[in-house]
Amino acid sequence: MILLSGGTGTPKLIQGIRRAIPDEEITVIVNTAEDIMVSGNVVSPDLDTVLYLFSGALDVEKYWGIKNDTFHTHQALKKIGVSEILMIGDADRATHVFRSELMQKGASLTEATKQLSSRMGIKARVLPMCDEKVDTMIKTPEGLMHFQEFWIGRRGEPPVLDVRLTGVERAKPTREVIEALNSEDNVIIGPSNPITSIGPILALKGMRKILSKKKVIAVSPIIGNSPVSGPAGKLMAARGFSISSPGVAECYGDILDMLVIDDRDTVNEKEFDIQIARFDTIMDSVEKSEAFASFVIRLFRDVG
Ligand code: GDP
Ligand code: FO1
Repeated sequence: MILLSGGTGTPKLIQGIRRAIPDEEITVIVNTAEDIMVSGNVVSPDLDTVLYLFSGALDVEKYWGIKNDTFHTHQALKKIGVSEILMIGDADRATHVFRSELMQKGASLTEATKQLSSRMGIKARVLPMCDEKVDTMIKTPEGLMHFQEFWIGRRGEPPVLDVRLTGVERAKPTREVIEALNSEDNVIIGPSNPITSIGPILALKGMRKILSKKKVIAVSPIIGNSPVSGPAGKLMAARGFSISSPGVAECYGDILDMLVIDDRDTVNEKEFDIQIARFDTIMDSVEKSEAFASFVIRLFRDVG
């Protein structure tokens, strides 16, 4: 099974998928367009969340960072006047230091991730979407700012005029991503932000064409007219999509075979031109993630 993932909604689904499918049979293609340098190190929030989920280290209260981490280095930096845009935990920083050291010596992000996975004892394949640098930039009335500056630095408050992916025109799915997709028919687009998490993966050269030949089931991160969490609504509106499950279907376009929407969502199925399935998609416990994951896996039998 292949999943396309950001750093919150899809990892919750992966938690359930792991109960139904062995880790060895799971591949996750992860967004890297929110990556940012912090204090000289490459921080890859979505990749790290997925790695920590598989290694068992993830702080599942926040869905980022390592559980019970300390912040001594972050505080020490603050004391000497260095204000980091992200609060980096000490153990989390070890991951970034290791990654950055390898990359400075010439390793690609894919190679560095493979090494991290192996050292963390991870059996699933965790693949960055690409090795080129792509940055999600938010256009606001104050100018263009990095996604993390908008979301963490400015608490998502500035009006959003547009969302741009700088560097994407040079970016392509890695050989590992293409090989994984060549060897598997079923792809789940988890309930992730369609603009900032899945959008960058779909924007890679040739990606939509590859996916159009697969059975693709997506889960909507929107219920009614609101995202379950995070800035998806504001960003979808800025890109001209309605903040709704039909808006999510429109974002993904013709690569989709089926969209799973929440059974609380009162939207009429006539508003979609693809197959719709309904379930309780709120994964606020491991049991609910497991029940939902089993449902999604079974849906592949119904995809023509
Ligand atoms: P990010 O990288 O932290 O933005 O994480 P993702 O893009 O992977 O996930 C964020 C999206 O997940 C948001 O748009 C939420 O609406 C959605 N989300 C989070 N938890 C759930 C859930 O339990 N169910 C559903 N359906 N969506 C969720
Ligand atoms: N999110 C926050 O809201 N505040 C933080 O201080 C913060 C630090 C952080 C450190 C490492 C990491 O991997 C993620 C971190 N996040 C933090 C989450 C992250 O900024 C966003 O949730 C994602 O990039 C959105 O996908």
